[in-house]
Amino acid sequence: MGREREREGRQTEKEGVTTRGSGSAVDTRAAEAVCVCVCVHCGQGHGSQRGSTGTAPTATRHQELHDSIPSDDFNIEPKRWRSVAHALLRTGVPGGRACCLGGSHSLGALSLAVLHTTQQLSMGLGILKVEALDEGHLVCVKWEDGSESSYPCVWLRDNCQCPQCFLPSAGARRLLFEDLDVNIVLKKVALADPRKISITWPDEHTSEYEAEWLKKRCFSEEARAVMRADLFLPEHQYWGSDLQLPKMPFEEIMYNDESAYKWLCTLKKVGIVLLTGAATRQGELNRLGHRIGFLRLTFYGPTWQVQDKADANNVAYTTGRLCFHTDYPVLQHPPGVQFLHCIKQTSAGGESEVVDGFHVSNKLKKQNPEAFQILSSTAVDYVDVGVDYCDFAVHCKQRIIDIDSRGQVIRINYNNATRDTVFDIPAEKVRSFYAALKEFNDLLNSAEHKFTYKLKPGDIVTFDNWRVLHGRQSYPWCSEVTRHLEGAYADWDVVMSRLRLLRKKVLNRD
Ligand code: OGA
Ligand code: NM2
Ligand code: ZN
Ligand code: ZN
Repeated sequence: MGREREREGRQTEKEGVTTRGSGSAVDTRAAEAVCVCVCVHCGQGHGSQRGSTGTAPTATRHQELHDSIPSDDFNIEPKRWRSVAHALLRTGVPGGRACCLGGSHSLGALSLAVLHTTQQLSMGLGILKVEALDEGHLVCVKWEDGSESSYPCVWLRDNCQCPQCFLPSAGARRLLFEDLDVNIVLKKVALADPRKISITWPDEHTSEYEAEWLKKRCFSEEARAVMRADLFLPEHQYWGSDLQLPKMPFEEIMYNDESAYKWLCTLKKVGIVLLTGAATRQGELNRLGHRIGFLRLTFYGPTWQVQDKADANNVAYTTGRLCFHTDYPVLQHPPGVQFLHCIKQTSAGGESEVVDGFHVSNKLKKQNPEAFQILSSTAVDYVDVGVDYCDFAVHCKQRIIDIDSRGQVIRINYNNATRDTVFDIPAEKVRSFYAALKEFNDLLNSAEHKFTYKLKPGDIVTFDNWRVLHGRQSYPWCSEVTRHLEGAYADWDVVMSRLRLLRKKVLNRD
């Protein structure tokens, strides 16, 4: 929020490499205006950077944008899109224009974000009245549209935006918690103008709050749900063997912000996206890492080579079958996102398998609540000891199905290969644990749930390693390397950060 000098990976087109940007580096791409293109046929709009010639996006690119999003998931009523489009045009988004092209009515997660942008743009809601309630503990704002919002005074004082209490260059609070009176009541509240309220506190400190700022932070269930969805994109689209594997050209996401934004939205929502057409050499994942920010270093190195190795330090580095697993549950914070770049593929075997772990966990909960309960409460020991990037002796306890306080599945931590021989539970609980895991494992492997495909050289599969379990079929051993994938990890924090920054750029939001 509000960082003035963003540090971003800068793509230098000429060299085709990424250099780390310093605060003063000039990104010519970023300086280019963002235009909002509205399809008059489908009524859909999408942000788009102007090409170097300053022209509108071509019909082909618009069509590609339509085509490359899974068609049945992100549907939004065309009528609603039309009003979004109109609102965007009305509010004078720079470069706003219409372009003529047909297409299906699905623009993916962009749609939600655009809707939100529109909401923000049209948020010019004035305040009719402001009053103190609850003996000065609460401020009630009456909006022009008749709605009301209440703000607790302790929160208002805590979030005073004056330069003494807030450091805008860091977008962070200067006020120390020690200096906050958690029982504070206001002395006076007034409407400074229709777009600003002003509060005087008992010590004569004054605070001002903009209408738009307040509206966004409304405490109503609905407003909080909107903010939550906007920040974390929690919506999942479940799939089984019917998965329509989302595909996008690798180079396009590397150079086009709109495409990169779409890639990350789909990765978050569907859990898997195949990037195609990458060069068949090592190093492409490093480029991808720079595109999002940085990769996650682990004991297997910044990137790692999946191929048959003598004295393999991991079962992945053999020609054997890998049953469904998530990578690295032995780490306390397993990597959120995984990239596998196919450099060489064997002709026989080596097919990939994926399954939606959240979907299957929910099925298990319905089918056998007790098995779900066991897997979501039993701490399983994991171990990984060896040498690679450096020597390591990693131990960790994880629940195979990780749930949050509301019982929602948030992460699968399951790799049968690194599940420890040490099992720190009472002997009498062991059999029921195995029975529960058997049931889960069977569900993962059911024809209804798993999706099989085979990577081609130049493919990069990107997937949510907290949600999607993956596996591979075995392939014949050969004295020379017949199959080679380069792999890498990223953290969801880094990926979501890039997604938000791309969204801001593409949709020209503040
Ligand atoms: C891995 C892995 C898949 C493959 O290296 O962890 O799952 O297709 N590899 O080799
Ligand atoms: N590799 C592929 O949990 C794991 O051991 C996953 C990690 C070796 C980096 C495999
Ligand atoms: Zn202040
Ligand atoms: Zn793996």
